[in-house]
Amino acid sequence: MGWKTVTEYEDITYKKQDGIARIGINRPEIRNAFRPKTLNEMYEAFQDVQEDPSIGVVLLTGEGPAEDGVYAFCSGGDQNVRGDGGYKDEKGTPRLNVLELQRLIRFMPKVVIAVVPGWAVGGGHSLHVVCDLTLASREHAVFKQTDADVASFDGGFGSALLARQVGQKKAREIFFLGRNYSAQEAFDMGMVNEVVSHDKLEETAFEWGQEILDKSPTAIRMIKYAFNLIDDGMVGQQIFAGEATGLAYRTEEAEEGKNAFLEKRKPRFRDYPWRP
Ligand code: 1HA
Repeated sequence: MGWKTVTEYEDITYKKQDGIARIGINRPEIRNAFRPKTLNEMYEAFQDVQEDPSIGVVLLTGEGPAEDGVYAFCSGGDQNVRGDGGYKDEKGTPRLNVLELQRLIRFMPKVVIAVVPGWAVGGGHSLHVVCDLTLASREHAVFKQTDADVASFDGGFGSALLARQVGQKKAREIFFLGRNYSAQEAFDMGMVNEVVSHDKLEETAFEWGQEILDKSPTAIRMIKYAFNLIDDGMVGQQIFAGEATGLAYRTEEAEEGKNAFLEKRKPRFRDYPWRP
């Protein structure tokens, strides 16, 4: 495929092509576990996507396979750098910055597709949960929630949103037992949109992205925020309302309000209808 590298990073790949961005976690030797540096790089790439008006869809994936032939989307926090209170960055400061990344994915006005070529485990499982859509490799994808095996817990989107997707009983099973689930099982329980043969995975994700790019950008962002709204409380309301404000600013009525202030006169709002 004709991806063009945007920025060279140490822990991730970041590319773009025809309205779609592709961010790949690139630590296959440890099943694409993330450390704070990985998350900082991902955050920067996602922010670039957010700011780029030519991009409407992001594919989030994991590079691989590793030398032993195993594929991974992400195996969560890198246990090698886990210290008291979080995962230690280069200065030794403990961080849980995956939660900031989750919020960026959740709240960005573009569609984020998790493209799962292999293991999606622990905090990597939660990352796929927070993406808008998930496509999974029929042959290699395995979904597994190991948080309780390593005395960690994503009590936010990773569990609560999961329960919205698969139901309370199934979500509790996933977290309490930490079993392996195939792509097909994940599809059957409602947390995967399509199971795709491994050699067609990226191509299919790209096609889904192109299909979305044919839709109205405003309609897609409004519907994403509408889906989020009920679960995101007052933040969800703030984001949805911000979109309404942005649309309202484009009306003549809003222009009149601004102009009246700048011209130090009373606004002529009586010229505008009280629509039914
Ligand atoms: O829950 C949270 C958070 C919650 C709230 C707020 C922030 C959070 C941030 C993070 C997280 C978490 O992610 S907690 C969960 C952390 N992750 C795990 O518990 C998964 C650990 N890994 C595994 O269970 C397995 O490795 C695997 C199912 C992903 C793959 O198994 P497989 O194919 O049998 O490979 P394996 O031999 O186990 O692993 C290959 C190499 O990768 C091993 O290294 P090696 O022995 O070759 O030196 C293994 O140690 C390494 N590796 C795999 N996963 C990780 C890892 N090294 C560090 N961290 C890992 N997560």
